[in-house]
Amino acid sequence: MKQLCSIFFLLSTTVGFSQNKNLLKLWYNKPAGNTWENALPVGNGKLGAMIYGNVDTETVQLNENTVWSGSPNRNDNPLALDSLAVIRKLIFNGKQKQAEILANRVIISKKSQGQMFEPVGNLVLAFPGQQDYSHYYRELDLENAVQKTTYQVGDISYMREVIASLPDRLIVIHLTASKPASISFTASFSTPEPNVSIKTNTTNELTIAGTTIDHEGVKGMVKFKGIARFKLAGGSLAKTDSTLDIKNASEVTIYISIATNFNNYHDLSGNENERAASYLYRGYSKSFATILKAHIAAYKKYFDRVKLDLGTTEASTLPTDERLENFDTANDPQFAALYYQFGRYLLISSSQPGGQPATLQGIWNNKLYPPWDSKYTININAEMNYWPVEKTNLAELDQPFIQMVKDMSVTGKQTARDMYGARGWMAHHNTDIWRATGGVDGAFWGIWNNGGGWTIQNLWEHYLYNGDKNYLASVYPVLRDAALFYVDFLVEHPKYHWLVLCPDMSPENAPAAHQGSSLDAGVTMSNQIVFDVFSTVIDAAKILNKDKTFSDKLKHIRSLLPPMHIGQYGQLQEWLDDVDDPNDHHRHISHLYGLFPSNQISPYRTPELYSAAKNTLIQRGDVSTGWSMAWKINWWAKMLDGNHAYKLIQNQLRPVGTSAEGGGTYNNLFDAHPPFQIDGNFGCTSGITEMLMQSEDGMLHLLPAIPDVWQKWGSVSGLLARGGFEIINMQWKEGKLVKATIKSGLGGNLRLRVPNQVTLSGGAGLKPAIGGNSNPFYKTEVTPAPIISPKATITLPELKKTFVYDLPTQPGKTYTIVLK
Ligand code: FUC
Repeated sequence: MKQLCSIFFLLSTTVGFSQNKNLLKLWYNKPAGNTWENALPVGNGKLGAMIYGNVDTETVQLNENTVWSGSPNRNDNPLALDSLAVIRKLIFNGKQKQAEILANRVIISKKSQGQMFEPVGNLVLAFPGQQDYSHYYRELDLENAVQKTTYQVGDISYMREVIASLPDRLIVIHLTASKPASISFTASFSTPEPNVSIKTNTTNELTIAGTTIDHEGVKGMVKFKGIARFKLAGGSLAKTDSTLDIKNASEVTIYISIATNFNNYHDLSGNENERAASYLYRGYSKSFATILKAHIAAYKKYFDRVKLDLGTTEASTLPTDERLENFDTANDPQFAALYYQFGRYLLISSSQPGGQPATLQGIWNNKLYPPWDSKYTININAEMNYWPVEKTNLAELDQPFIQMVKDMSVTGKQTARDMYGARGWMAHHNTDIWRATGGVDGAFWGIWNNGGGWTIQNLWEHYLYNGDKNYLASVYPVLRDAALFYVDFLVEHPKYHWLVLCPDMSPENAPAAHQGSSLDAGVTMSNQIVFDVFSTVIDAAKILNKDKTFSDKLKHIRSLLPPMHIGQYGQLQEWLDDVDDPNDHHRHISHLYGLFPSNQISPYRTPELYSAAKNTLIQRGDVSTGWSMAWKINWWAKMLDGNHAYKLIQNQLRPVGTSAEGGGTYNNLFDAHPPFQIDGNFGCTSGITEMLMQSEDGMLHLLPAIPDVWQKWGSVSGLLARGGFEIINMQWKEGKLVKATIKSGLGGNLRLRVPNQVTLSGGAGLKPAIGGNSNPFYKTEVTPAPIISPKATITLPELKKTFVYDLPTQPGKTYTIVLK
């Protein structure tokens, strides 16, 4: 009875606060001031804007996805090939530091270390006489992708709305007031870009035209053009050479178009002026209402696919910045749901078919020299950006990433050949819009050879969700050639005799035993990645019925890779030798790639490795940078420990700089490395999904890691699982799955793992699972048994009881299971 009462109480409070219209909004009672990380982001994958919401001087900071420093270039170091044998010998002889010194000279690029994603500039609107205002409010509506600012001056109410229209490829600003003829302002452009001209023209447009900067010896050659055109209802428009004055208008709509000469990573022959004008004129003929309607419809097509309800409490009635301050101690489950959906919003806004992939900052950067160039770090960050794509039902948004990997498979072919004498393709730990694949930043960071190996996993995963063989055939050469590089690059380890990468490194970390050098051979993460690449290509070749001989060769080589090792502290070894330091709290825990996003370590299939991975996670600790903590949410979800995953969500969702835990979140809910890095946002959205549902470990596991605070009640709809299963809706109460409706997109066996006994709705029984899962999308690869240090103490996991069922499904059919 007590239990029922509490459910009733929770449901009733939920219903009351759910009527709060602000639930899927970021909103504030104050403007952003001068702080960029207080401004609110809009984007359509091609254009991005940050809106400050300052009353008397509004700033709309603008980005276009192809405005990058430099121009087509390569950054290989051709000296590598001749020194490869020497470097290998030094590493195998324990002379890592000497190898590093040589590698700095012959492998690390002497050219560009990667180019920068650049800002276009700011549209600045100065409103005279608006210093004193009242009733201030600004919001970002995640359900409609509209930013809005409202305030009152005297007895006049003003409203500004801003969208980055998806179908019209424009930023559109709409200004209205409660009394006619009361909108007056001066519009101008400002920019940190040096090679720019800002002008008005005869058609009363404000224009910004420029060429991007040179960087690290590469000439800036991206030409960009931005046009802002003003449509007035009433009032007048006058101009100077570089400003427009609007007086006494009743309504103003500003259409902003930005385009460049960029066609692709090796072609800058487009015409930025024609492009910018054509987008502008297509949109300018439409009213704001028409553009807004089409934008919202296009956006909702993505956003509305997933709904998450974790309950709503009174805490949700406060402004976003206050909720962020309180989250640690307040009971505010809806804030986690809001943050989750903000991740999806950011992905829809920064990654659209035909555009560039989301950078380290998505599509939002105001700096001429942004942190880490706001480019693509592919030893974790760029991959993390794309973790939520498939499972939160946004598969189309994968296209820019897939295209980038295809591009690298071309540029990286020359890198593989010229630097390592290998066939196939490879990339080091960074790339940029020019798809540079050379080694950068210094040997400590840059001698990492898995930029191809890791990124192709995303292409394969895309297939595991959609089952489209034509798509698989189209990317197969990219997968195969990533494997081919390893076939040629692997060497026999003189001491252990396994086939290993050398030089190699576990991203950005070094054992004390190596005198500060990260260089090594056969590190755990690389072995796991090569294992995955070979397994992927073997499976893909089989599905496409091709390359049997090559596949057999890969199977043979795969059997010669090093197994995982469990070291003296019961940890998963990061390196082949047992040299981990249990007090090492480094942010990269790359060897747990095997736990997530890969699936080589499982609580159910590899209990010893699972236990070792858990020890590693504990030894490394929670404190870290933003993206690292976000990765830990995914790992703890895979550890089936919802409370620990939740603890990391709490660490992430606190104002930046307020805690020794590191990371944190800015007022606009951008994740803080610090500085702002968007991977943490996307990683957390992925992690929350993994707490609700996992589909990588041979079956669809529902509610694998629900923390105590979410146990009472919750529901989610629209998540996608491998094998094309869509969770149309799933509800839980008191930690039990009460109902799940699942649509089978591709048919095949649906193997379910659930926390309690369930049955098919309508009374028909569900068969307990027996044997292997016949569904090919759920195939799990058997990894070799780990090598365990005699000093290690292994405590095998005590796993909560779960129930596993098999349900044969038909494509297109929907199945409902309920609590038994
Ligand atoms: C890697 C990380 C850093 C940062 C950078 C962009 O080098 O080690 O923490 O995220 O990428």
